[in-house]
Amino acid sequence: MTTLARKVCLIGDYGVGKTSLIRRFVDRSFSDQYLTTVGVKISRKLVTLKENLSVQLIIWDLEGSTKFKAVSSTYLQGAMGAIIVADITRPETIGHIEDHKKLFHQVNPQKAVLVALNKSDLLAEPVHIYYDAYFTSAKTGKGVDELFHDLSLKLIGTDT
Ligand code: G3D
Ligand code: MG
Repeated sequence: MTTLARKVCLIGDYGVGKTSLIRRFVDRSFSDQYLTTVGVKISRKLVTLKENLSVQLIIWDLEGSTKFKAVSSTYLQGAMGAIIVADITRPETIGHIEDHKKLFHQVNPQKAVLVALNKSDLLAEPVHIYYDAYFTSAKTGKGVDELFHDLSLKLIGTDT
């Protein structure tokens, strides 16, 4: 049995649902109560990819915005992958995806990045977005396991 530990970061504008996605994935819960993250919160979750191969995800969640470089480089250092989160109901958060991606790649060149368009439960109609993205809902759980599972697959690289 092989277990690989991998640090990953959730990045995105304020209020897009980063903390909620982690809670849904790790704790199987969702809260409408305000979930302020104080500083940095680190959660762990074991993802089994095959009978004999698991990834221990070490998931970093940051309070506030990752726009501030001083905070972000420590936060991002050593991450093997990131999930960039945007709120599908707020186009400006989608507009910032590329900035977040660039910042992450400045610290961790070439590491895996997946994009989550969250709050998809609030969409009345399907939308077309040019991103290769996961439509997620931390509220209903839709797309959440798939997102973290696919990220885990990308993180194992050539170690296996
Ligand atoms: P952040 O960590 O990115 O800052 P949070 O975002 O996880 O704190 O979520 C911000 C708000 O969006 C919260 O509501 C939370 O309940 C809500 N939210 C997060 N994900 C979803 C989702 O998938 N669907 C819906 N409908 N709401 C979501 P409040 O009301 O506390 O601001
Ligand atoms: Mg948060």
